[in-house]
Formats: sequence, C-alpha cells, structure tokens
Amino acid sequence: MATTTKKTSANGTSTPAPAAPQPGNRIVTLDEFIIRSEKDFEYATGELTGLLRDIGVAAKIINREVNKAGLVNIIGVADGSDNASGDTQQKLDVYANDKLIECLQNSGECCAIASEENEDIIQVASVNNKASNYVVLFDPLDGSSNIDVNVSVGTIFAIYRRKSDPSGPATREDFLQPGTRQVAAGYVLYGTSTILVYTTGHGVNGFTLDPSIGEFCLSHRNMRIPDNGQFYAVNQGYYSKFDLEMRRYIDHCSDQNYGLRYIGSMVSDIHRILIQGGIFLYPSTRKYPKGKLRLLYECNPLSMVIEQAGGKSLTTQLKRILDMEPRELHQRCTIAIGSPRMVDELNAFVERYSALPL
Ligand code: P6P
Repeated sequence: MATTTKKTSANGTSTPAPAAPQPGNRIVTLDEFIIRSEKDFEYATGELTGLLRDIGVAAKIINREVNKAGLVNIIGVADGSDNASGDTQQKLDVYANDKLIECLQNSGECCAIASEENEDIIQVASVNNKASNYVVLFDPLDGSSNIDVNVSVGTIFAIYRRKSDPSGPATREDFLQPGTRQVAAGYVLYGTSTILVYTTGHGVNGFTLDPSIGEFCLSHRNMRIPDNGQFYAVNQGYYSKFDLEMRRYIDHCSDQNYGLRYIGSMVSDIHRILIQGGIFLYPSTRKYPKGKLRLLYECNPLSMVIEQAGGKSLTTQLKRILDMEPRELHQRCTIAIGSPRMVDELNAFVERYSALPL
C-alpha cells in the first residue's frame, strides 16, 4: 500500500506528497505495449508492430503542428486544391497526409497506401528488399474544417493484409476488402490531450501523449463502451431532409431528454461515445444520398474499434458496416454507431417506419 506523508507549507496548509509509483500504475508506452501484444497476433512477424509504431511517430509529428496551427501559416485552405473527395483541402490536411506517407515509406513495412487526400493508391517501395504483406488506409486529418476554429480533429487508420501476389505491385483489390478483414484499426484524437486508440481484434486500448517525454502512454486499458447512453450525435440541421424513420428516432431521443452532442468532427464524436455511451448517426441526405462518410477509411476502422469495445455499427438500412463489400476506394455509406442498446433501439424504429424494403 503506498504511504504518503503530509508536507506543511509556509502558510500552514498541508498537501499530501505524491504516492510512490505502484506496479499497477507504472508507465507503459505504446511501443512497449505493441511489442508485448505481438504474441497475440496471428501473423506476429514484427511488420504490424512496425506499422503501428510508424503511425505513432507520424501522429506525434502531426500533433506538434496541429497544436500550433494558429501560429504558423498552415491553417486556412491549401492553395485551392481539392482532395479525392472533392473537399477543399486545408493546409494541415496536406501536411498530415505528407507526414503519414513519409513515415510509412521510410519503414517500408507496408506495400501500398490509400488516403482520403489521394485519388489512387500509392505504391510503397520495399526497404532492404523486404516484401511487405500489409496495406494501410487513412483519413489523415478528419474534421479539418474545424482547424481554424480550434475544434478537435483526428487521424483515422485501417490496416489490411494484401491479397495480391507479393512479388508484384499492390492492387486496388488489396484495399477493397470488407472491414472484417482489417488486422488493425484506430484513430488519433488531437484534442485537449492527444490520444491514440487502436485495436488488433483483441480489445481496445488508449494511449495519451505525454509531451514531456514524447511518448504515447497507456491511459485507457481495455476500453468498453457503455451498454446504453444519454447522448445522440447527428447534424440536426438536416432533420427535415432525413427519411421518416430517422426523424422518428431523433424525435424519440429528444422525448427521452437525451443530450444532443455533435462536434462536426467524427473522431471527437465517436471518442466521446466510446467513453460516455451514445449513438452517432449520419443518415442519407439530399446532398449525400448514400451518406457522407467514407466506408474504407472512416466507417470501417471506427466500426472495428466500437465493435471491439462492445458496441454496434450499422448502415441506416441495418447492414453491418464491417460486412459491406467495398466497390470503390472513396465509397460513401450511411452509419449508425455506438452503444448496443441505442443501436438496437434505432434498428426497431427503422424496421417500424422504413418505407423501403430492408
Ligand atoms: P456535416 C468532417 O468533414 C466529417 O467528415 C466528419 O468528421 C464529421 O462527422 C462530418 O463530416 C460532419 O459532416 O455534414 O455534419 O458537416
């Protein structure tokens, strides 16, 4: 049992001395945790370990720039360039994209990359003639339209084993795999603190960046989403454009006095829901009839994290997100993701009010 002694300051107030570190609360860095967990991983060859560490390094570099976005000339829209999705690129988007690609290319632990910011896949040259078995997808800076107003943004990533002949270049088919084939997925949230949350299919763990030592340290071990919640996250501005079943469910949330929390940055909304419980909805709208969010590098990785933490993730037509067979790299989908009891509740409303055959 830790013993603490009281120290009395000059003005007579006493403050307890910090408890001596206990085995249960010693610092575990991301690197140490990944290496220790390698034995859990079916293809433990060190490549996946290397990939996760590369992403951690890129996240530290991106974090440094995000944290001073207001001070240097990298906020505001990049010179008119649009990304593969047609969204106007923010300069920090471009910076984050470049750093993730650079870190992954330097290690050569993956054979190809797909990014929201790039129309096509990016081949990665092998390093030391070592063929790689993995491909990585990411949204380098999700929610980047919030940068100028100092609202949290995030990086989302997914890792798959390649399907194509390892002696040749990667192909689009290496990326067009259902979310159930992800070998790892996660996100980095650049918020009041910077946290990296990931899963390799053996539960979910969170690591908070300690800037004083430049390490991501285990802060949220074996994260579990609450079975139910009191918050719903949806862009209420589109309410009148939603299908009947979505409007009926949103009315139900309001009748239940659930809190509406919507940040406009998916990683932030999902992280809050992972910790506090709740449901996030992005249904079909006139502007985005198939939904706005991207299947491969937004919905699939976040769905793997939430399912691994005990939650559920469906399209608003009640298809499990992770089972969807992708057809295009930048394919969009609708999503309802969060606490299992709330997703089940939504499911009942869709079955009751949907005009379309499910
Ligand atoms: P809307 C950010 O642009 C993003 O891709 C997600 O991070 C966010 O949840 C969503 O779009 C917000 O979209 O249409 O509500 O502004």
